[in-house]
Amino acid sequence: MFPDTDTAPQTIYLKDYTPAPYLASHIALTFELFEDRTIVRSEVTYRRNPASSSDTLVLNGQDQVLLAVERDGAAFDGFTLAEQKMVIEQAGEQFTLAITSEIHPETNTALEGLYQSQGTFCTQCEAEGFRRITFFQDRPDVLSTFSVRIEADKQRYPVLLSNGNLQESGDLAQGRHFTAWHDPFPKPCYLFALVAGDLVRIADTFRTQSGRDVDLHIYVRKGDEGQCAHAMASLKKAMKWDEEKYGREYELDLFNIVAVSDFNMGAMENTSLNIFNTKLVLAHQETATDADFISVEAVIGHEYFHNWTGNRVTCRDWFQLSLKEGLTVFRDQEFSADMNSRAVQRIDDVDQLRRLQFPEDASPLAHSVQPDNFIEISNFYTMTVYEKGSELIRMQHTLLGADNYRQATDLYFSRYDGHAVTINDFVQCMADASGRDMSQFFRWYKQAGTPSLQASGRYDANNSRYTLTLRQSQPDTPGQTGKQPLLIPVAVGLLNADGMETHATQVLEMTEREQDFTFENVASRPVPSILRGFSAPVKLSTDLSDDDLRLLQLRDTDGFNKWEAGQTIALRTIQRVMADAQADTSQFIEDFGALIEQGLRKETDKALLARALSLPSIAVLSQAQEVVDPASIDQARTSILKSIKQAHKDALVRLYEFNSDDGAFSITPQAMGRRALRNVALELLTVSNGTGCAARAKAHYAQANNMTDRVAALSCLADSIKPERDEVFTDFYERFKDYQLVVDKWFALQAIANRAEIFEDFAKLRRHAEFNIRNPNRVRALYSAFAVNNPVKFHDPSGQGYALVRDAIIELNAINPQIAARQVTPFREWRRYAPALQSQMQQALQSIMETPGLSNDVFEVVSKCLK
Ligand code: 0A1
Ligand code: ZN
Repeated sequence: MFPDTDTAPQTIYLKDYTPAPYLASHIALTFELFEDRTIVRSEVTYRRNPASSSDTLVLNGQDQVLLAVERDGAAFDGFTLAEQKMVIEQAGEQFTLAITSEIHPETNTALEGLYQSQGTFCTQCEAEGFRRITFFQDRPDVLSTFSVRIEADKQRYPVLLSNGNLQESGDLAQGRHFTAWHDPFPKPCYLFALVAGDLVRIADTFRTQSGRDVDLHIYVRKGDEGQCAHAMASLKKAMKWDEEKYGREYELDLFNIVAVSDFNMGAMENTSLNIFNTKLVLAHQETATDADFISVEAVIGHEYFHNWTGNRVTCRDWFQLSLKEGLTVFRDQEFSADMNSRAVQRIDDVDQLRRLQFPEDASPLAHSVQPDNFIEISNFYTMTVYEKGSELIRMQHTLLGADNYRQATDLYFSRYDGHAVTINDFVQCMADASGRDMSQFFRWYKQAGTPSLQASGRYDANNSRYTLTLRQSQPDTPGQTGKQPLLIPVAVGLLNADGMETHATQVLEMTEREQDFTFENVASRPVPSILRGFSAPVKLSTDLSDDDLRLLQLRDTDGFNKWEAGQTIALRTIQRVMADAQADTSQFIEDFGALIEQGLRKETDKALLARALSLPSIAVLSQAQEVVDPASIDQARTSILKSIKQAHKDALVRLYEFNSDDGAFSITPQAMGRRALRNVALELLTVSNGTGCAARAKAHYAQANNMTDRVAALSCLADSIKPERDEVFTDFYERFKDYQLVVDKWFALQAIANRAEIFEDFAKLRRHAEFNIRNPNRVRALYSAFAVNNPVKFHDPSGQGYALVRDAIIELNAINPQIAARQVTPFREWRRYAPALQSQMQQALQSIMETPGLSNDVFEVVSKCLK
């Protein structure tokens, strides 16, 4: 039943952590790359670690053919090999071990360790990929300086890269050549990287705040060099931002980025040699949407920021993953907010948290930001560790204030540069720099589940006093009950009945289960604006009336809560229609018209308005349902969209035309906002269950001078049964078939079609010559797009949606376990669906569970889902 071993997969516990028995201060690696094998030699001097009481050296190793082992220069066989480990007992005080092994990147489909992507050798070592390269203590608390020599055929692989600085290069016999690299900063092996390929280089430089020049290189496949300018500009902005906001300067002379087409995740922060999924490097107006441009900037920033938060200061063990990921996501979100629009950034980040993290927290896979145990660490690169982790940093920023927060991060960097530390160490810096006791706050890291926060208000006219009562509760999650109250920062401001702000934002610090907060000098009954800027990741419910919310929607000074008020009204309206199809929605429809009118004014913030004109997604609406039925949510949602179109067609046409292209393409926030608003108008104008306005969408496509508008047109046509649909999709494919990332969009836009033909279409796409199950981007384009963004058809009562994702998981299990395990996500909330759907989802999970040769990755998530 299980791979590699006959025993059940092992659970690893945080409480069992012990320091590494041996230190490995330097590692020298040699790679001989060939088409049918790679020979790796590693040489390490081990010294006993004074912090450990053990003298047993345990080296991890996987999928290697061991060729030779030498100890202090002589052949050595004093080790045992068992369960992917080489064990040397009573290993001694100090000795040098040289290990030679053969590995096979050319057949590595898991994309961990050393593998090939379209003829380029590349590595992915986080979290535990280095053990597929050589035998080593593959754990983040073992820090070493690295020297790396790479030898390969010169013609096929003219570019040979590793971390740090280039020391030497030259020619060898038989058309081969070599490079030698040295990285002087001690690092854990998960940050090791190697690239060998025939790539083109885009070069630039950055002058640091202390006046040093750093060479910046981006390597891509030939032909892609015209799509790198945005990534390079983003890198320079990120370097500058980190100097200004965190006082962090880059220390090496060279910073490389390499883009590859086959990559399990988004990108990887290997020291001075970041490896990226092409999707997060390449961006050109013809081939990338505005959302792509924004993600490229964010992820280039994210990986660069890891240089300090992750690399210079790293994790002691993998339970501390959020130490680097939560903090680095917070840093990239703030970077994006500074580069673009702060309010829009916050809305989009919170929307993502609600769509993707809240459901995780409500599922059998719920885990705390600092988990207590895992089977397969790859399964813990989650929305909880990343996005909720970022919210925890944001709350600390809110509680300390910007100045104290900066002092705390300065302290963190000076205290721990060159060390492998814990989340507790980070929070202690927050405490030490601010003089605050952070012990109650730390519960956020240990308690899983999204807290609920209930707010109700009382106005006392005699004393001009307003009292806000807040109640918090924490849901039980697998293995965790009876949780303690959290320290919750709740940002609140007050408006009067005319919509004037009478009390500016204050951060209330809630520490009890239930607490009253009073506001003095309140002249009339106020409307409170609660949880401004989404100051804590909770589910808020209030006693505000629809009228109160309408006031906030129009007048709140907090951009996030203005949007939030509108979304809450929309949610309530959709819920009313779900309960009664004849429910009166006239007020909502009328107010929507007033919003549309705002878009006809020049001074309006168009990006914000585009978001205000978008109804909550099915994913968000599902969370408010006791028993989830995506089809009925979709029906109610669509009927409201149709009423909007009917009532405001002329205004929408004006909105569409008023915001038409103003000439030259640009990616300023204003230009993106205009496109977003116009495309929302198009979406509203073309809503109609697959028949209406196909001509309008086709014309939009034909006139487009950028990918954002083309994709908008295609998504309006996706559900259509009109001939325009196929015409436009065919044109799109023919026009862009040489651009892999655009072909991914072509797959995804068809996979989300909510129309009767979807299962035949899907089968055709699956058989399409361009589909390749070994390429993670393609798998995501077809399967994740379908399962996540087409909830109605994934949950089709026939069970066909479940079956096709189940089959893909079973197929992928043998090819790429990480990607297979990710595809289980849409099944995890199976208990929340109507009984008929529930049992089919459960059956799908069970048949995956019974698959012979199940990987640890898939075993862990499926078994937890079924528990
Ligand atoms: N540290 C990277 C994410 C990453 C994690 C695992 C990977 O392979 C299994 C790849 C990348 C980041 O946060 O960007
Ligand atoms: Zn990261």
